[in-house]
Amino acid sequence: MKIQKEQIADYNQKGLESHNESFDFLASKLTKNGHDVKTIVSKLAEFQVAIPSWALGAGGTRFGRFSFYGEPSSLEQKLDDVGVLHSLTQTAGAVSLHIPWDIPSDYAAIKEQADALNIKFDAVNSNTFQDQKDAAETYKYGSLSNTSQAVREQAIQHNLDVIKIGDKLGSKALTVWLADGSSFPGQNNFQTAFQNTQDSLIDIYKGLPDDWKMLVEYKPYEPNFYSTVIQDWGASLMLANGCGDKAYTLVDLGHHLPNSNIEQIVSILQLKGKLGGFHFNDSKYGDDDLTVGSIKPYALFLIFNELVYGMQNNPQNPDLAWMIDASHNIKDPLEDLIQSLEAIQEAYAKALLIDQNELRTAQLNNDVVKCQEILQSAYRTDVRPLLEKARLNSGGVISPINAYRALDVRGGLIKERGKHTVATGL
Ligand SMILES: [Mn+2]
Repeated sequence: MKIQKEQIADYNQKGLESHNESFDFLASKLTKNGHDVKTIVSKLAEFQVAIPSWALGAGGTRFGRFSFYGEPSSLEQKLDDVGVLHSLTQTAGAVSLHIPWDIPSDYAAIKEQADALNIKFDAVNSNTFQDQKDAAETYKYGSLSNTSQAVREQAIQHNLDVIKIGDKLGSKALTVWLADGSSFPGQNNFQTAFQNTQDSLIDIYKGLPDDWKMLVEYKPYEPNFYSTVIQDWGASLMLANGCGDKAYTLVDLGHHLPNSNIEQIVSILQLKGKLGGFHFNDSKYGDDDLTVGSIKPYALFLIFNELVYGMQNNPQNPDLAWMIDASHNIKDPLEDLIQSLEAIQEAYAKALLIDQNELRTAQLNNDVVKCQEILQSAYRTDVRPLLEKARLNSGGVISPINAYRALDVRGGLIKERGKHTVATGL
């Protein structure tokens, strides 16, 4: 299913007057306060977030999974779904594939399809957290950290294969997330597990093309509930440093214990030039896979404040790989992703409204109240008209969620694919 330009133009016609009114009001207010509205709008339009292939179907828990009708059941259909998101939002210009589920059977055809939809291939993700059919070794007791050399070699080879697949598609990064750890005290020797992981990562790193990055993701717990080998940003940073210049830490919002100061983590990693990528989601308790910005929008804004600062002040840190990483169980996955993209853009726009010079002066004067006022005044601004303008300028719709419903995208997908398709790669 493709959304035609005429459909978008027709849809926008109805909301244009109201958009112009609210945009003009906000733009004149911001301009009076010294903001360069044009630059902010163009920065928003440039900001692209990769969609993970596993977020396009309904997620599940170990208690069950409720399928959502019309889910994509092939890589081609997944790309089509990202195409729908991108044509509405103009923010989803990349896809992140999960191997082994998303191996193309015809690389040229897949690249052609992605080009036509204006979608790039972002980081590719390996999977050593579950066993594949016919695999010689099992990951039940870990993969890159396993006590068995044969298991480690299988996991290393899988990652090298994933790099080859990504390379054929134009991808430039490998994301490694490990479920390795232990569920009971005494089960693992911490030092051996960590050293095995380091050695395995170095073997993978050796297979990385020169212009690639390796992104090392961390997570404190789950699926193991006593220890995780790469449990925090410190462990990830040590492993990345142990590999070399092309290895970086990847921060996933949901992969922290409650109340962790994620904005501080992000900030320090940028200072050290070691923040490679970012996974957006939200959570109340743990890795809850909730819609970005649905629980802690202010924390997201504070993170963006640091990211914006880092993008402006830390040339030693490379451009970041931005990706949504959430896949939960009851919303239409595409509507969920639209809401997430909107929340990301909103937090980014608000962070762009922070006067960094004014903040710096207030910090130097130890004017604590002023510092807070600067942040909160940016946060309290309703920036949605700026997002609408950025989308309109790029050929997207004023309100993606309303357009998605008005155009009955899900109905169209069900008609095309049938009801009982199941997305793979979850
Ligand atoms: Mn993640």
